[in-house]
Amino acid sequence: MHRSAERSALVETTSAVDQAELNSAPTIAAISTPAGEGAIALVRMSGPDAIATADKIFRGKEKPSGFVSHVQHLGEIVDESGRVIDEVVMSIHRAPASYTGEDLVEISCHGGTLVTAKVLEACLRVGARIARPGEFTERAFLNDKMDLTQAEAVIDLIRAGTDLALRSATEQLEGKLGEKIRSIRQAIVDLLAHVEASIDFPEEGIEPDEAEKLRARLDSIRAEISALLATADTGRILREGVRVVIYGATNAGKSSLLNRLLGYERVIVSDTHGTTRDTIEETVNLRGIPVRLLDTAGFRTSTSDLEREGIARTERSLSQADLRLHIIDRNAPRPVHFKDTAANGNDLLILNKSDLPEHSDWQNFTGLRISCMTEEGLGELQNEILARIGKHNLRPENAVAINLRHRDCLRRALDACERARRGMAERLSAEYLSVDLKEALDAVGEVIGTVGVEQILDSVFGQFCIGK
Ligand SMILES: Nc1nc2c(ncn2[C@@H]2O[C@H](COP(=O)(O)OP(=O)(O)OP(=O)(O)O)[C@@H](O)[C@H]2O)c(=O)[nH]1
Ligand SMILES: [Mg+2]
Repeated sequence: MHRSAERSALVETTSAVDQAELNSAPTIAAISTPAGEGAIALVRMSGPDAIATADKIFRGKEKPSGFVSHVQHLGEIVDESGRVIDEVVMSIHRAPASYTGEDLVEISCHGGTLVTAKVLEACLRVGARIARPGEFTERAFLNDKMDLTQAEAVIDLIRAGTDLALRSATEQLEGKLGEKIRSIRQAIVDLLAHVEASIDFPEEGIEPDEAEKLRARLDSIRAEISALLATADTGRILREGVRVVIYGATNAGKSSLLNRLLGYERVIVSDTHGTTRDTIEETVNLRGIPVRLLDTAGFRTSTSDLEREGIARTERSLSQADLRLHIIDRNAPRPVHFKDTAANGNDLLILNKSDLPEHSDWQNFTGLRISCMTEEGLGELQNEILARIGKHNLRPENAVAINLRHRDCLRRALDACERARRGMAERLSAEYLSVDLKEALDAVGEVIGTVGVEQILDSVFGQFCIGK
């Protein structure tokens, strides 16, 4: 066998064995700070053996197993032959008062890539296994330290590009969304308990005025789910940014505007019509709000396939835009294809090149007059963009916003509630209602990661005074 092939076969078999072994080891370790140079890096270990593992690699005045929880200690990490790898600060966080809910060890070491890798290696050598992505947070969820929405917020928090996105993620991390979901869930559980009671005691049935009350409660649950579903757009905007599409006839100055708002020459600008052939996207931070700006291929009747494809892309972007900036060259006559879109709330008419004389075609048009050449009117344009975006209620106090996964669960819940509502109207028997409500309960529970409907029903029935 060829030497390198032999080696890779060997590596493959050993790593397969290692992998199986590693997966069963309950203590995990990882570098928690980003890769690269930095003053300090953090290596974390979590699991039942984390502290015992720390004992084996730490040299200081005291052994980690003797540390008071949450207090930092100076010491050294040593390799198997007792050689110092790095001088570090270590703290241990005893279960359950830690991020993961398990025994957790934090090692702050020097931030060089090699040093950090060696510290991690030391942890792995004495029994920890390398953590999968998100595994610390997964353990926090499994140990009831947070619900699923909070776990998701951790990811958003790490990725947040602006203040507002950050605050929204923080709110979610504090569990505001989880709180809402739990209250909806409780309302469904209560309703279900009543419905189930009439299954268990069919001779009592559902009295007409009782049925009216149940309907009202179901309606308020539906309203709450709908209200949460309505935040999906806000959620997307906070996480991904508002989509603002710049469009208009060729040569109007679309690319110039993108460059101006970005603050650097990102896109090629020229006086040739049809310079931009593809959509180009960049994110700008407009006073804390992430804005995804899209420059597009200009509209004109074109014979080239390439340009037609560009224009098709422009149209696709427009259909997905939160706000559309319609750019016009006020110095040029009105293009044949021009459509006045000013009445559309998502469209902003912008008359560019205000440094040049205005063509008489534009006299009767109200729109923002700007110049990408002199920057005149750009401040007003930014204000106007923010004002239009503001309609999406992007205030941090409203920052309970759902993501795509939540939306999927909540839609299913709403569908099930709607079926239950129709069932009530058709006076279907309680068994049918119960099936729909359970489905709604499961779907809502999926948002925060609680399942096990039966268990919850048991606890509710325990409190329910049925023999009255
Ligand atoms: N005088 C003046 N010229 C401008 C202004 N804005 C853009 N231009 C010029 O107008 C021409 C077209 O600008 P672009 O930004 O490439 O226009 P575009 O809309 O992206 O054009 P296409 O990509 O071809 O659709 C360039 O020569 C710019 O320098 C302005 O405010 N005043
Ligand atoms: Mg262009």
